[in-house]
This record gives sequence, C-alpha cells and structure tokens, in this order.
Amino acid sequence: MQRLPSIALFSAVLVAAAHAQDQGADQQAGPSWQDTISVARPGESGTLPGSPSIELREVTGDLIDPVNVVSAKDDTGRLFVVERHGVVRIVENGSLVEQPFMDISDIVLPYFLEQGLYDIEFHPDFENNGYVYAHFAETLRNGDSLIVRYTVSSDSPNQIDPESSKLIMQIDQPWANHNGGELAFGPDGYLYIGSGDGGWEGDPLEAGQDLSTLLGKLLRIDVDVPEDSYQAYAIPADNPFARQAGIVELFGITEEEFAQIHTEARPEIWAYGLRNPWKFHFDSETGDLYVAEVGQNHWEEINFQPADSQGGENYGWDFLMGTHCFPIEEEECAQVGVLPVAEYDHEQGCSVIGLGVYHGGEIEGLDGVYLAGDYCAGTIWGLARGEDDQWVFQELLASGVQLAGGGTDEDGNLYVTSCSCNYGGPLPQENPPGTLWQVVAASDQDSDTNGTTQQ
Ligand SMILES: [Ca+2]
Ligand SMILES: [Ca+2]
Ligand SMILES: [Ca+2]
Repeated sequence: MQRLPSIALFSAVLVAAAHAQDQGADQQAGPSWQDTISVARPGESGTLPGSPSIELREVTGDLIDPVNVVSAKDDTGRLFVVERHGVVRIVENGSLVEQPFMDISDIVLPYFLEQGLYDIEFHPDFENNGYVYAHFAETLRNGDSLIVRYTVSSDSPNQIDPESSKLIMQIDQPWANHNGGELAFGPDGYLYIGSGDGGWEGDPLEAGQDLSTLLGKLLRIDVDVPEDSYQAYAIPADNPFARQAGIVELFGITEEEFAQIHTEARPEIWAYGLRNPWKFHFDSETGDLYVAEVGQNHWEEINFQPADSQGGENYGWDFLMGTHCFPIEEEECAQVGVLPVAEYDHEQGCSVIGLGVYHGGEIEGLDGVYLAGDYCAGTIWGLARGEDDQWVFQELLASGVQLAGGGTDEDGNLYVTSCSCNYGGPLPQENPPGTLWQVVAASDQDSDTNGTTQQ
C-alpha cells in the first residue's frame, strides 16, 4: 500500500488495484490478465488494410530544433513551425517566411532538451478573434509551464502582437523533464493540454494517480470566458471531476454520483495516469484522440480515446508502463485503468513521437491512419484497425531522421519535423538545423535509402 497516494482513498479503481496487488502472492496460478489482453505491437499485429507506402519529402530546412507543426485552419494554407527556443516560423507556398510569426525567445527556457516552446494552437474562431495559445517553459519561473494567449497583429496576419499576452495557466515544474507540452482544441471547442508527471524518473510525486495535481494529466479547459472575467478559463460542466461535493448533496444522490465526487480533484482534469504525453492528436474527421505516451526505459505506448469518451480515463502510470508492470521487475500486478492500443519496446526506439492522423486524400491506403514515430530510431509506424477490427501497428518507414513532432495542414496532409538535438545540449541555436518534411506516397525512382527525398 505504501505506493498509493492519499487521494487513492477516493478512488474505487485504485483501492481495488491496490487490493489486488496486495493479494498478488496469494493468487491462484493461472493465466494473468496480460495473457488475455490484445495490444498491437510492430511485427506482431499484421498489416494495414490499405497497404500504404510512404516517404518523407523535404519542405524546408534551416529550422532551429523544430518540435511541432500547426495549421491555423483559416484557409490561408500557412503552416506554422514551432522552434524549441521560442520562435514560430511560417511556411507559405512551400517556403519559409523570413519574419517570424512569433518570437518569445526572451522568456522561453530551452536549456534542457524537454524544455522550450512546446506548441501553439489557434482558437477555433481564430479568423475572427486572432487568438493563439502558446505552451512553454518560462525563464523567470525557472522552467515552470505557462500557457499564454496572444493575439495576431492588426497590422499583419503573419505576426502576433507581442504586447497582447494574457496568462491562461501556470503549472509548477519540479524537474526539467516530462513537461508534456501539446495543446489541441477538441471538436468540442475546449482546449486540451498535455501535462507530464513533473519529472525525474519513476514518478516520485505519484503525480500520475494524484487527482489533486495538474501534473501527469490530460487537461480540458474552456477558454471562452468574458474578457473582464477574473478567471482566465472556465471548467466545462461535463469534465469528469467538475462536480464538487456540498454537504447539502449528502442526501438524494445516487451511489454512482457519490463515486464521482473527489473533493481534492482538480476540475481541469480530463484523463490521468500519464507520464509524459509529449504529443496527442485528434482525428479531424472522427474526433477520436490518440495520446502518444513516452515511457520509462522499456516501453512506449499509444492510447486511443474514442470521440464519445466521457473523460476520466486512467492510463495507468505509474502502476503500469504500456501493458507491463511498473517497476518492470514485478512479474505480477493488477490491471489498472485503460490499456494502450499499441506499444513498442526499447529495442525499437526510445521515445514515441505522435505525428497525427492522415486525411490528405493523396496517399493510397493512408486515410484515417494515425502515424507515430520514434525520436531515436526514426521509424514511422501506422496505427489503424485492421479488417477484423483489431488494432494494427505496422512499420511504414525507416526515415533515418530524428523525429520531434508532427501535425496536419487544413487539408489533412501530414507533416513531421526532425531535429539534430540531443540530451546534454548544446542550446537549440547551436544545433545543426532541423527540417520540416511532408509525408508523401513512396515513389521508387527518387527515394534514397532512408526513404527521404530532397526537394
Ligand atoms: Ca497541437
Ligand atoms: Ca517537469
Ligand atoms: Ca499507460
């Protein structure tokens, strides 16, 4: 029981899990839950129904540690490339615009590889309100995560107004690693925020399972509050922990409603049990959500959340890593929460980089396939349901580049970024330049051995 955070007293799931762990030694020998689950692993899960074949085509180089690529979905066709040191560059008609869209490098802390500017997202009504949200490690607060809203300049659609900043949220960061960082507006119009477990290794804060902290979570907030409100955001009424208990409610509520009351839980939480959700992506057509969860030393995993999810999923950290016990040496453990649909081990990579769901219409067999890559190995896999409805996780490309991020344009075409960036430095500006690539159909003529082509 000593590994359980106190908040677990409020969680039937966790108490049950701990009970099962305590009883582990007494369990009758028999098939473990791990023998009966289905999770897709590369090489073991078959092939994708449409047999897609891809390569990477260079769009532009000369980027400084590019970690994300974003579309404003405003019919301008512009792509926005997030550089880790705090700058956002525009790619228009295939070429890099000289003037940055945004430069907040004076307040962004990029010293550790997992720090810096993580992502920007455009408000769903960006065309009318000009709002852009940035998530970054801030210098004065020694790397604490800030989510700040900026407004596009009234003089130029290709620049934010640097004076327009409005603080939306601050998340204290006890350690430099595991900061999550991804932002996305869901089909519901709410802003989703990926937040890591705080850092170090082994989740020393037990943040993943602690509902009283924003660390180790997927958060969901409503940024559409009146400008004169004292709150920078509101809590969507249907967030799973939005309901706060009042004494007057003691009578006349159901057992199910009691089970949903967690008096210490942060109402911003949408899902929990996460270690470092560095990237997550919604499918722009179905609303399904894919969370690429960076694991610790052994397994990388991808979690699938269907569009009709009510939230409140526990993705298992730090009871589990993928579908395996944590610590890994434990041979038996309880199944906790929602298992990933795909996983791969560290023989095949080191950190999963979610790239996005393809809907570009050009690459045969790739429509609706979610792509993920690996930062160390450069492998790109495709994830989708096969003909028997089982998940298939298939290698599509050995790219040979160091993958860092990915995203789609407004037509559903998929782009990925690569860097030459490593733990231990140097600073982003001193690294060899990074590259923006488009995922395109493989053409046997002009691909080199790495499956990448220069423009
Ligand atoms: Ca994003
Ligand atoms: Ca951290
Ligand atoms: Ca998990």
